[in-house]
Amino acid sequence: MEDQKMKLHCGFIFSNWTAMFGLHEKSLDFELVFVDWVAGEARTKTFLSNLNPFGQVPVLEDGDLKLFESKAITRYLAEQYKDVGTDLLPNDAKERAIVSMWMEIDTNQFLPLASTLIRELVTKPYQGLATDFTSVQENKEKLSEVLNIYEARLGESCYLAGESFTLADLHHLPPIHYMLKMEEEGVKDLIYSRPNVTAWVEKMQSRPAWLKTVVKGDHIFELMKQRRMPMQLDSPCQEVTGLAQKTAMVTENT
Ligand SMILES: N[C@@H](CCC(=O)N[C@@H](CS)C(=O)NCC(=O)O)C(=O)O
Repeated sequence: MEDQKMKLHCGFIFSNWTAMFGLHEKSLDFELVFVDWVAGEARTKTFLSNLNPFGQVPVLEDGDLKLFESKAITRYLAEQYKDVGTDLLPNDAKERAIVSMWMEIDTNQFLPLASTLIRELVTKPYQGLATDFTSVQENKEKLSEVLNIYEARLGESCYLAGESFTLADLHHLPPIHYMLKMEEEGVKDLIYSRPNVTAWVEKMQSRPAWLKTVVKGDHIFELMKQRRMPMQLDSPCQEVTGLAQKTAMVTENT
């Protein structure tokens, strides 16, 4: 029996980019299914019962496996497809423990601050909601302290967990990419005022898998801007993803 192509149900915020980046690092072929969650497409009965009861993207379908949470997706790809593409998790238990530690640092120290900035400065304006600038200021200050620790660490090794690019690095680039698009004073400087952090980010940005991710991610962002339609509360996933098929075709070989 012919293997079914993997499907990534995907929106525009950074966690979707994380999943796409993982798929490209592993050189895996996949179909991109665009989900306009702002228009309610991740809240249809079909989506909630078939894909993710929490109504969020990304969701990966690989055969009979349906997986949500972007970091569970990248970890699965790293383990299940260990021998293809970039090796994202070391075999040695101690080395892998350091990768896990930096993944936890991302989840507990870096991401809560970076994602608040993204929510306040990107998502809320996109949804027509007001930005809370007090929260922006507080989060910038706290993130600056966290990034001082990154700056010191990246003075000791090229990547967070040592000399090779791993899942720990991969998870950071999508939110950083969003931060670097922000016009708000001082946000880009959180990265660019730190030479070691800047060198790390630039190395990751030049990876072929990231360049492919950016092409797809930017295309999805354009679709989100063009396609504002009323909520369809119970439309089957396939019906609302016609445009995604085109997206996949346009970007498939890039
Ligand atoms: N922790 C999740 C976050 C996913 C997430 O926040 N997805 C958003 C943006 S693309 C979403 O689907 N939001 C819809 C909602 O929360 O209603 C992950 O890493 O996958």
